[in-house]
Amino acid sequence: MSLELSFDGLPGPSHNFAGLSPGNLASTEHAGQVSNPRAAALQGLAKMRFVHELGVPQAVLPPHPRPLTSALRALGFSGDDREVLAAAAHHDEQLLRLCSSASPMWTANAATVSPSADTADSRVHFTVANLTAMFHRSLEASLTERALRVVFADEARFTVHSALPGGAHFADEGAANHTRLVSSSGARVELFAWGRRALSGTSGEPAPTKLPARQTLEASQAVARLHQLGDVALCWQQAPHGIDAGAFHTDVLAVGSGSVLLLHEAAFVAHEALLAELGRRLGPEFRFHLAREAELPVTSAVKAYPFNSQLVSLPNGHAAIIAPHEAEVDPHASAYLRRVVEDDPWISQVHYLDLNQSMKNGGGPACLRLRVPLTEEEASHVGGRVRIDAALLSELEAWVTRHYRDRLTLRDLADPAFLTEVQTALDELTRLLELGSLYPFQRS
Ligand code: SUG
Repeated sequence: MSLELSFDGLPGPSHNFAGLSPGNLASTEHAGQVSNPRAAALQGLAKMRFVHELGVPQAVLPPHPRPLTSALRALGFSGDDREVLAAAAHHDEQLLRLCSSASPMWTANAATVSPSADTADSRVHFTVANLTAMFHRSLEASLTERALRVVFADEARFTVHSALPGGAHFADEGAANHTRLVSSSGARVELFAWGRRALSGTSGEPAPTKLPARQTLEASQAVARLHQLGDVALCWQQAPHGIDAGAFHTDVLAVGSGSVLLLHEAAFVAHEALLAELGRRLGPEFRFHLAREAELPVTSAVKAYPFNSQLVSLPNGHAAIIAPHEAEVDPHASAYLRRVVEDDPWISQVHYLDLNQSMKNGGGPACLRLRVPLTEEEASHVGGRVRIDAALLSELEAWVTRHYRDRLTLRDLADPAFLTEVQTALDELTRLLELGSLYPFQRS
């Protein structure tokens, strides 16, 4: 038996709105607003609770410590933590913000995952995403790797690859650009979407003209090679006009699971050819629900995130869509999702959740989770106490309520008392999740 374990990233105590991601329209729009880290974390936990109570396997990954004083030190600020924070705040406030984001909550960008059924050595493969397209996100890879190596330590079953070598050439955004489809006959496709070629100008393909494309084709190809996917991998270009409309990751305009794909016509170039190729590989079971511009304007799709939904398999054999509340109130987005539920024999329900704190930074339900397809046997070898159950949920909710502020401004990031608060909270969390001394500050 196989299952999909969703690893949600828990929003960290430093959750804030700093406008760090050009091309992500929500991040730009909400820059400078006062954030509520406690609400962000409780909303994230409420989603985990909801999914768990549907009978769907759920797990959690911990926040990263921020402000990241080691990064500031590497950039030339010296002294103890207090002095480093004060110097950074004085000389370059933006740099302090870049080193303080709670962005590791969006675990769809933590890694790309291929199940053992797809890989030549029959192990589950993980490649940590280097996230080099955005500086604040590039700071995540080393701790993400450490966490994955603790949780997926069993080398007979799991293999964790370090992030691809850095720089713009192999810019990799992880599973947010990756969709696995499978039919009951066992036909499989791992669809890797990419936004640009590192060697631009060599191919004549159209490219976005206004907003940045993050993932390179070369990175997608390298991940497919590392995962030993052979013919299971299919690389396809994101539509440049979709990126220019604000679809900085593929999961802003498409989501797939089993043998069904929901997509907007601005998600991929030559989408008719892509759909034909998927049909050829997956057979007659393959279904798609294509939203055309007239039905669902791309502006609505980018603002309301109907495609940034989770498509989860329910114990009764059907599937549910977990969508953000923003998609419920947008008439085009909610009408589209209603149509999908009416038309698709597998998808039986849609649920809307309030994830407003994450959404204001461009992170919907799908951004907040890393999908890890496992056999039951592999699932029993996951390390740490990260699998969600009712007891862990209550402990995490109490932990958040004890430690998180309900109001955080960009100025608070420079306060050394805030850093101490974060470290105290995270130290306690590693004990709760049985993750050992995960964080560098616990070892110094
Ligand atoms: O990388 N936002 C994240 C959102 C990631 C969404 N993930 C997926 N689509 N899978 C990003 O742009 C904004 C942080 C700020 O502006 O403070 C941010 O990093």
